[in-house]
Amino acid sequence: MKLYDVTAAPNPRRVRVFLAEKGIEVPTVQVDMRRGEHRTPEFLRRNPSGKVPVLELDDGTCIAESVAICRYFEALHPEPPLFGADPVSIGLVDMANRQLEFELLGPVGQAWVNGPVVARLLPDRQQIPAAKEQGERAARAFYRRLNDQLAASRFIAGEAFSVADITALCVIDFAAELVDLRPEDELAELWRWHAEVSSRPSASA
Ligand SMILES: N[C@@H](CCC(=O)N[C@@H](CS)C(=O)NCC(=O)O)C(=O)O
Repeated sequence: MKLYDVTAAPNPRRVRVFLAEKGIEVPTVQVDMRRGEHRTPEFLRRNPSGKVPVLELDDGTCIAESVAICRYFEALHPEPPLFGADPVSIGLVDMANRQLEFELLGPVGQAWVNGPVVARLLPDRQQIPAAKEQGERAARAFYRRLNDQLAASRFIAGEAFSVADITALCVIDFAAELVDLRPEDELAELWRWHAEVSSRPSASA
């Protein structure tokens, strides 16, 4: 089994943190995106989306999509449960995780692909400044919403650490470090949560 990975990218980090929380070690293969390794016919056979992460099993089966890979490992190693432990928490974790993907990761991605780093790396790609601003506004509004939610609970989806915390951590760190979208200092509950999840050993995976 091997995990196709890019160290600096947020989605592969979600899987690495998840594996660290489970205490599972999987060898990784670094994909060099600058050299277009994620667009080769060989890689597209593993994931037609041309994106990382991808988990390749020993029989050649390939599972792409961060959440799909995490669900595979949750099924193999149910403890500790990171997708919820009972019907209500399973629903709440999934709700939080999907909202994070659609309403935070999406806008952060929109700001990223229309921002200066991508403009430098991919000069032929059309930049849409209005899309960048729209993504930034949506991300900042979501930060405020998260801050309000975290005033009422220790973690994103309640009192137990879950895959939703992993998604939020990886997206916020990426946004802060590479997209110039650091949450405002005044969001005290968000930063209280961030300090706690960042101090878990898995955060450095
Ligand atoms: N929905 C996918 C998104 C994967 C994704 O966007 N990966 C990025 C790196 S974080 C990528 O491979 N981008 C390459 C590209 O879009 O060309 C997941 O959750 O794994």
